[in-house]
Amino acid sequence: MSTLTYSSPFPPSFVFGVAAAAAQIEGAAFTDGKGESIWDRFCRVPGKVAGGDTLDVACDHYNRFDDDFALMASLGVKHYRLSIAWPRIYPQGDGPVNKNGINFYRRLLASMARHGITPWVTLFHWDLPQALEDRGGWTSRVTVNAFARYADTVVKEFGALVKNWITLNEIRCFTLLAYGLGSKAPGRREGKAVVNQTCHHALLAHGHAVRAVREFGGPGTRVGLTDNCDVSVPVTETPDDIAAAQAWFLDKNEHILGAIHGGGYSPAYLARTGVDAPQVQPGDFDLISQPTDFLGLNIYTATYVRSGEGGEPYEALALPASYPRADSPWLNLVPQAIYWAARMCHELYGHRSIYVTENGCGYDEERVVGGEVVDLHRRDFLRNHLRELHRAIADGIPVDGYFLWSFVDNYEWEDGYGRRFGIVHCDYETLERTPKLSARYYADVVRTRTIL
Ligand code: PNW
Repeated sequence: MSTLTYSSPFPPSFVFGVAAAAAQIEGAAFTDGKGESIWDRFCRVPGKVAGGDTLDVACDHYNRFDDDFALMASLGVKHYRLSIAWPRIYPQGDGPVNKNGINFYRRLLASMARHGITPWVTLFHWDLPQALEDRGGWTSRVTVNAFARYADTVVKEFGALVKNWITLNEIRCFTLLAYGLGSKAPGRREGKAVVNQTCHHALLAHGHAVRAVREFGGPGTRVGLTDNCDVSVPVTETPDDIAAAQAWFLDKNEHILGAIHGGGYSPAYLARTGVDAPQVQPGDFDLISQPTDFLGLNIYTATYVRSGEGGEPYEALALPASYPRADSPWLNLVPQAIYWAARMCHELYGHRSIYVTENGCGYDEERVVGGEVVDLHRRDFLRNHLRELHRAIADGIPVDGYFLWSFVDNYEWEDGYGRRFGIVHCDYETLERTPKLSARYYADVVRTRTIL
């Protein structure tokens, strides 16, 4: 059990960081040999992205990373979760390597080191090379094999500088939302069998990334998946509702966390998917179910669950229209999500090292007035979530770090630039950065290791 009490500071080893992703901040979408990504294509399809916003310039982090890291360091933030853009390294996905892309990330990682910031690198945060989409994208094993080669290259090139690797970001979002619902690139609306297959291929890619890190990462290197599991919060913290929330959690996460930890798809999942179950080849789960060093969780919201009636294992509550939410319509404000997600992953799958790799909130109206952005709503969001995180640690749940999403306002995928998640404001006309009130708050938390 942890020796932390409910009033102690966060442990000295606890990692406080910020997170972002290449496509959302870098810009320079066609610079120095970078290939087209599926988002570069998708954002140009009329009606797909709010305001027709493209990723061409974004926050121009490609040219401003030195200043951005200086600002990060000035806030006392010493850990940064970033991603590498696959189409910068392999413009065609699996053809010749682009030396300019390698050199860019070398310069970027060197700048982080100069500023005393530790990198946590995600290999894939949704920007699939369009050339691979043209060959089937995540519906095809061509993409899995290309990803394996890309992961090998990246870990070999940057392994000396990067000790913490994240394989993939949020499998659900780049499979179900991208190939099923069509809201994310490439915007396809396929049936269940195809979507389940994309998810299986993503699991294989995760396995390849773990393999690549083990093979080429060198001593002391750690690797894990970042998942946005569906999170249940028991309506009351009584044994019956907790058991119901656990049963719901296992059901909703059986195709990703369940499959990885179970060494295969469960009989219940196979029965439920029937003819739409993914095609599995011999050896797939040897890759998929390799042990990892940590689990990354992106926490935004949750579903309230209570014990069911009439023999039902659980009942999920529909939220009233008046329930508090951020401007992202899916982002109901449930701070306990962070506590229960960590607790479930520890208790149900035996995870011994958990990092919250994203947590944050998106709002539309955040203006600089008199040199300030007074985002009290985000300050309170952070405080409420950090309290629940602290409670988890005090209860002995092994949460080792927290990455706030996001450092600077950025391209919020299909919602474009209008939806802001940053603790630093970005003026998209001038590209000027202005730390918001929440940045000063987070800096104080990081400095004092207490929730102020
Ligand atoms: C995550 N949902 O996306 C991504 O990792 C980030 O790139 C993104 O900017 C951030 O969260 C904020 O949206 C999500 O519908 C997108 O539940 C959608 C959902 C969850 C996470």
